[in-house]
Amino acid sequence: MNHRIDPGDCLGDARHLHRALVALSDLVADDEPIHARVASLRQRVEHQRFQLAVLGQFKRGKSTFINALLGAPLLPVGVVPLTAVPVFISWCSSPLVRVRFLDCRPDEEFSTPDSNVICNFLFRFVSEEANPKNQLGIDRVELFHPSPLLSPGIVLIDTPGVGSTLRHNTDTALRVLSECDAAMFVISVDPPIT
Ligand SMILES: Nc1nc2c(ncn2[C@@H]2O[C@H](COP(=O)(O)OP(=O)(O)OP(=O)(O)O)[C@@H](O)[C@H]2O)c(=O)[nH]1
Ligand SMILES: [Mg+2]
Repeated sequence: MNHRIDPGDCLGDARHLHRALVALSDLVADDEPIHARVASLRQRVEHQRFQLAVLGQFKRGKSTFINALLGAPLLPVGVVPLTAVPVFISWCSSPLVRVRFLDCRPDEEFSTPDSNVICNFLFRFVSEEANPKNQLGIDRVELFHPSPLLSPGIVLIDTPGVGSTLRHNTDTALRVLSECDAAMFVISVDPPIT
């Protein structure tokens, strides 16, 4: 049998989903955390974004894996627990980094075509070494990159490792889960999944 996806059907489905999410938003308006999750899901549906988190225990090669997918050494990697702030990576025609703070400070932006310079800039904000216990008060970092992998609306999320003595890194990774549409686990061959 020949199955063809009719783009008109997809648009129709998106409209139904959008209407359902608007109705759900009204229903859960009094429940702040759930309302925020529905609002975030609505935004992803409206902007056709699919958020794929890369998760795993500390030092399993999560950031290295994402660099390999993007084909550039953008994310800092290292032998001690490194990623301390989630990095949301999405498509843009030219590279850009945007740092978003937990309080009302304005976003900090940086742009250069040089991947190594981006990596050094990211290190100042996302690494446990340069930003211990997230003393800079960063909510997230957004990295925009012209990788074809990201162009259909896929947003990769590099998360801090879980299970190290740095409990706050585990907490930060777990907080990202509510924004994930799917997750990819990076594990080592030994020990097996924990
Ligand atoms: N042998 C080997 N080493 C790897 C591999 N992937 C990553 N590494 C090394 O493992 C170390 C940790 O890599 P990261 O990418 O920083 O690991 P991570 O999971 O992002 O670490 P955290 O952000 O601290 O949780 C680095 O020194 C990498 O060079 C791999 O497939 N094989
Ligand atoms: Mg990392």
